[in-house]
Amino acid sequence: MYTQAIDTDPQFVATQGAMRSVGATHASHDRLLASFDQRIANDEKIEAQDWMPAAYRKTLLRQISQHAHSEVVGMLPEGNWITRAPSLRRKAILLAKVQDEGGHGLYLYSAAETLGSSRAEMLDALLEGRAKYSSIFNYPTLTWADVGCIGWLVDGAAIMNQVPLCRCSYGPYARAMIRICKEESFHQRQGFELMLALCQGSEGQKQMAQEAFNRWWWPVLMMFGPPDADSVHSTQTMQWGIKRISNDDLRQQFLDATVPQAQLLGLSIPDSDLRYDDSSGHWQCGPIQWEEFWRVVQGDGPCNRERLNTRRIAHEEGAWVREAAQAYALKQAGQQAQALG
Ligand code: FAQ
Repeated sequence: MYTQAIDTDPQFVATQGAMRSVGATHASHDRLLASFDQRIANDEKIEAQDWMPAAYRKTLLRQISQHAHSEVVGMLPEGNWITRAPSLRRKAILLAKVQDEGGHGLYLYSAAETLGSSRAEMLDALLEGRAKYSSIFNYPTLTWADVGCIGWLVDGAAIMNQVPLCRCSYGPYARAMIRICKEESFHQRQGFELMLALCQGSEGQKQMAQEAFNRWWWPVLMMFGPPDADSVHSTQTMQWGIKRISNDDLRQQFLDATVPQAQLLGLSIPDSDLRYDDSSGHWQCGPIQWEEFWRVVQGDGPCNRERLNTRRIAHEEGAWVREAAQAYALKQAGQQAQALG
């Protein structure tokens, strides 16, 4: 959809039998790389038609497609509650929110397409289990309070991570993130408001809120990714201005913002080691169970199989919609060509 000529890497051109000599190719590659590095240093945006190192393109494609898959798979845990929302108002809000997440997936697939991968290729990678999506969406939504926790905590964590991505060096991703962040803030507030209603409700509702909070607290802290020391991509992506804030620093920002919100709701945080450190002015959490995180990332979380199966079925059942849309587009193009003579 964003069809633009992509300047191919000179090394690739050389291997394709281009007319340039290898020496000239190296010299021009070095010039292109120096100019790219300078633009990154100047904090300029890199656009789809600009030359970029193959590794920059590859890591962007990896991150943006994973992000798109997360939005689309992320529709499932809350989607599970659309038919059971407790009031018409809550149902309307939830429908709009889940639809927003689908829209975010579409902006992000479009941004990834500008890097030269087709949507079909990206979807195949997801459905065949070759692509990642956020660990958090492999946890179940057992009660209505889980829907509140997703809005409050998962969207809250997503905003913390995504606001810095609005300044990402790659223009199409940065612009998609600006739009997405506006919607995520609304999502976070509706989740908090839902939790507030439960926490001010009956004993049973308060208990439901606490139990859901206990389920989501640790997985949400894991959502920011592995500790900086184990984050294989951070150093390079931060040098390239893709990622602006490290996994641990974002996790800390989230902790500092969320602990007072939990206190305001009257929820107790399921971490006996949690304490406020006066000297640093930050909340400190107990040890995170990283074995659980890696198990979920590697496909063995509570709902990994169910999520992928649901996506596969939806993809198969949606085949007729894609075919109809393509047939319609072809028909329109034919009519336009005829009208132009
Ligand atoms: N889950 O070297 P790093 C949302 C993988 S959207 C699964 O630190 P990086 C909206 C990572 O891919 C949520 N895998 O990686 C919503 C890498 O493996 P690879 C999604 C994870 O890229 C709300 C390996 O571990 N947000 O919630 C996770 O520098 C409510 C090493 O890690 C985004 O995608 C994880 N949590 O940092 C929707 C934001 N963490 O690729 C519905 C954009 C790490 O080498 C309802 N992405 N891994 O095979 C990012 O900011 C980054 O990619 C990170 C990971 C921070 C996720």
